Amino acid sequence: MKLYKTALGPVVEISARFHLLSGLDWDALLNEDNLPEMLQQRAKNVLPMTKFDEREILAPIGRQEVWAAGVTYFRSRDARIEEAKAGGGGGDFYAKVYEADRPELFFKASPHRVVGTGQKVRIRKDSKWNVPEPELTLAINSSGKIIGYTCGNDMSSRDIEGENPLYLPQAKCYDQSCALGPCVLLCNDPLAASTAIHIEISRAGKSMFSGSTTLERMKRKPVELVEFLYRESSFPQGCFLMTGTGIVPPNEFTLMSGDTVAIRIDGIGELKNTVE
Ligand code: DO4
Ligand code: MG
Repeated sequence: MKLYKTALGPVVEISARFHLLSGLDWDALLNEDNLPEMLQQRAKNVLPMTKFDEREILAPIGRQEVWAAGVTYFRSRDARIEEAKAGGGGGDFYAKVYEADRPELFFKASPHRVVGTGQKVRIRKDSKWNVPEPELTLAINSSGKIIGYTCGNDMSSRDIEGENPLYLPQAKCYDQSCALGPCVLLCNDPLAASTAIHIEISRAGKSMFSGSTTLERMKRKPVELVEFLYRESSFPQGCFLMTGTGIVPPNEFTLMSGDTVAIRIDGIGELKNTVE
């Protein structure tokens, strides 16, 4: 079952049929006990549509914070060490955090910095080396339960982070630096380890980079990341947690204005954004 936030209201997709559920508050929905059952019941009273206008889709976020985990894949560990070297520093911290019990968790975005599919992401004007990071993103309720999954793009300025890891918040958190969508796949169980994450970056209709990975390559389990995140912090509206990237374009690649980034995760769908 998939839940879309749209300009008309929440839309639930059940067996390839779409039901518009007007009059429901998004934040209340994400924190509803037994959400799939409740949606199933509500959908019975609404005539289904076989499709709806994708331009109506909004980012599936209300008042939740977005957090992110880092260096959860070996590829990311290596890429950080390389960018730290390019910035004149050492990459020790990245190798250490990859092995440590405590994961890297950082604040990624408040809701107003998040865009949905079809909207524009941004690269910073004061950065010369920018990449998208395709990440499985967890939708978590206020009790710390993972209620579903969406696709995330953790837009990142590699030169700013590489210059000094203390610049991480500036490399990661700025307007339109985070894309989420297209929907929340509601699912009580963990996703299969074989679940694949794909990315394709296109420029003027030509593919510039594509890559894929699977959840099997992720060093940490989603529940482990959530347990650390919720240890000393409460999230009255729930939150989104990006689980880190396992795909990094080659070092000579940087995003440019007009590029399109398409991120697809098995079972969830495609998050597509153009760079402003
Ligand atoms: O350590 C910096 C950020 C790492 C990150 O965003 C990732 O691994 O996805
Ligand atoms: Mg990331």
